[in-house]
Amino acid sequence: MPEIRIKGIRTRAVNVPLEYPIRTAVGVVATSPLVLIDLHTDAGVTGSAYVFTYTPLALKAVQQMIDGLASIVVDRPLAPIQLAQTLESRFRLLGNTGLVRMACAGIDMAAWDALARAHELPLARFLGGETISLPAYDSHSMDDVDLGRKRAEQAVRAGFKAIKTKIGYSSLDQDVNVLRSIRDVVGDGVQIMVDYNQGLTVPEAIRRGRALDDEGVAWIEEPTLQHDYTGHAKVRSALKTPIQMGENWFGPDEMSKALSASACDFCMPDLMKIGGVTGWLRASAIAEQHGVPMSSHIFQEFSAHLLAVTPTAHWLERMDIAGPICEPSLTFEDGKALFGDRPGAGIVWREKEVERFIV
Ligand code: SMN
Ligand code: MG
Repeated sequence: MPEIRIKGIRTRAVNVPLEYPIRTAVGVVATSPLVLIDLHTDAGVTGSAYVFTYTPLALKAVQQMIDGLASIVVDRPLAPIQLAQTLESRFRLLGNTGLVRMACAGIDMAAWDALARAHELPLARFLGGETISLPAYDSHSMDDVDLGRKRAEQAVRAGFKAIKTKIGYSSLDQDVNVLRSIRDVVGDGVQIMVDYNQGLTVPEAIRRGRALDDEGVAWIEEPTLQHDYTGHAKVRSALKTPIQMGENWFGPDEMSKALSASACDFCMPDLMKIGGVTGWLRASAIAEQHGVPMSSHIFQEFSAHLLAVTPTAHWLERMDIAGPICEPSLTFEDGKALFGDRPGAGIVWREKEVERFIV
């Protein structure tokens, strides 16, 4: 196959409705602000990906950053590893973190998608893995009792064997009450993970975690500030329940520091913040070295393919932040996620819907 070159990048900023607002202990994500990326090549193949900016306030800035990166990557070979190194060195002075890392990750995802499509292979198979089914959990929010029970019932009816709920209510009693009301719905055969979204101080995380230790929780996620690795390690050593974190690591280096500080029992890098497909592959090697089970964080389409080539693959998070504007690329059956045999990561825009939500 002759060398393929990048010919252009199109970005579109959209603000998409969510199935349910993502309510967390530290704020609500009411809509899904996404920058859609289409990376065109001289082989007539286009790679597609999106980045999620959490707040519409960051949407245009990330889009402009990606548009700016086009001037660096257009007319270069479609070689994601090389591109990542070029962008890494280009941003050594500014710092390859925050919106810069997000924008570079978006280019990386689209480039890997284009390369896999050019070889007419699903991304997982292009990376040397197999098309497998992955254990998936249905990810909910701080829904309180009524909606929490309703979503739990829906998830169990859809075949999920695990769900995540967000807690960090004003009192520990409320945390336990919501958890027990969900347990009452799902029974003992379904795993329940909880997510504090960095909402507690270390002493409060230990206090609440000790109460949760008797509730059969599968993991306690981000109990304290995400950059406080020592704090997470203190919470972890005080509790029986496994500690989960990673969605806020910007790049494999932060992951390496967290695992070296024994901050968590499990990890869940975010595909965008960790640095796209290239960042994920490096992260999966770090997880393997530390023997740490590795789950995904949103970005379910790409993450399904990447978990298929992750040595310590754990859970896929099902939280569909791009549902209205993407043709479904995963099916969920009996608590498993299955990606089909579409080339690349399987992202296909629903163009009429995209037009509706353009910002
Ligand atoms: C989460 C928070 C904010 C946006 C998406 C997802 C959450 C998770 O921490 O783990 O799903
Ligand atoms: Mg989380």
